[in-house]
Amino acid sequence: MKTFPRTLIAWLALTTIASAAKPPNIVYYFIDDLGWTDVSFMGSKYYETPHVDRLAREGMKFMSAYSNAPNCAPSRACLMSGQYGPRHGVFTVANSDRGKAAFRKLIPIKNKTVLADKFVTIAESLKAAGYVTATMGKWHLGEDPTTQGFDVNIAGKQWGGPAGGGYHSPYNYPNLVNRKKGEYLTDRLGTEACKFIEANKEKPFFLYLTHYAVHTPIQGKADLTAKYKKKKPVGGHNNPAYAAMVESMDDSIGAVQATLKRLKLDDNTIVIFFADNGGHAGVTSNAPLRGSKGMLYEGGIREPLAIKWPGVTKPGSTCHKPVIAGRGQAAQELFARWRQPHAVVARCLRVARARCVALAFSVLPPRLLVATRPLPHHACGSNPNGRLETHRVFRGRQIGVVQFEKRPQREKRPRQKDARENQGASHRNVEMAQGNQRASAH
Ligand SMILES: [Ca+2]
Repeated sequence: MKTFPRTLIAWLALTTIASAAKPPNIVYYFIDDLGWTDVSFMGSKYYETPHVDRLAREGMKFMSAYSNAPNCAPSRACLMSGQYGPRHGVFTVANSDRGKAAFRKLIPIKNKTVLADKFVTIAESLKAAGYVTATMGKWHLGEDPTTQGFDVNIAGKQWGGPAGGGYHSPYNYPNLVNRKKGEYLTDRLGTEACKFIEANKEKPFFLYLTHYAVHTPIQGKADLTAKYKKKKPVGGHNNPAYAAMVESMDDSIGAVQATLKRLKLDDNTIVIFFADNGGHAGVTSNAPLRGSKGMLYEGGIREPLAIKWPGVTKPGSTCHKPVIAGRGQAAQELFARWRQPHAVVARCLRVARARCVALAFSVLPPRLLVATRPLPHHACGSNPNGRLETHRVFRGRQIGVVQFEKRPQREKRPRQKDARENQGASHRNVEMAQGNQRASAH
């Protein structure tokens, strides 16, 4: 039998919020491979995301939110379990010895591709507290998420991308019945999410809408792709089909948000928007951040995050405090508290004038090792050398540090603080980031 962690972390204050009626619903939008600036509210002038932007305006946006890994499976294993990679063993996607062995200095630790059932997931904690739970979209942590606390699974299995199941119907996914030929997967998952909310409006529910979008293959809807072909590219955002995928993702979120409002559930629903890792270098740009998916540079692990928690997050507020998804056991401790009837426990920290809220996120203390404690990382993805170099990353007060095993010195670069809050600073940061990239190309 699984047990719930009980140890509390002293440096975070606990605030108990009495809930007179039912506990708050939770909707978690988790987007695949979405870059830090791939939404309008984080600065894109090319992609259009009005619904997500509205969500950010109604809640709190986070300028320094980190995933636990620069690629899919490990990031998701940490999010679901609330634990670092060394505890669950999901360090990367597939095997950890991909790449040219001749260039590899160390024998990498063996990787696990499945999150073992013994780990308590967010869904299991909430299910134990009386929630109805659903996952819709990408799972990537085993063949069947219903063994990990989800009552409903639509389209989730071990696949890390939609290539086998398709972005357009006829689909090949679990529990997704084909309807109209050519239907678009992102639209359909949004529709299924709305149906789930409608069917469970009387109960507390946890909806994990974990889109396959915007992962490769890049396949947008034809009409939206045509729209962006007529639009002038801005910076590194210039792929019409990718922009169409981003807009469809945004439309699905708009549909779910409208359903919450129509059913008068929005005042008692916590909504989170986040991504599993940075944008793919082949289709988007993470500038002014350096790097991309697969790297431990900020472009690989720093994500757009917005949380709307009615009564807790101040509308239109911004949190600059660095936070990380599911750090340690914090998330599990938090969610386990939902087992208490009629009580919701939130970890809150006052930051300046804003109230910085961590739900399945923890505020990073200075100089905390971000992604790989205690073992070094063999990254993968769009970094051609990623699997060959053992490296790890720190986040300090003023700088981030990426440490490579085969390099005697630490590689430092300025933190991109406030890059989207101050245009003057943003321009300087862009130049700095580009300069660093050239100077230390490897
Ligand atoms: Ca991913």
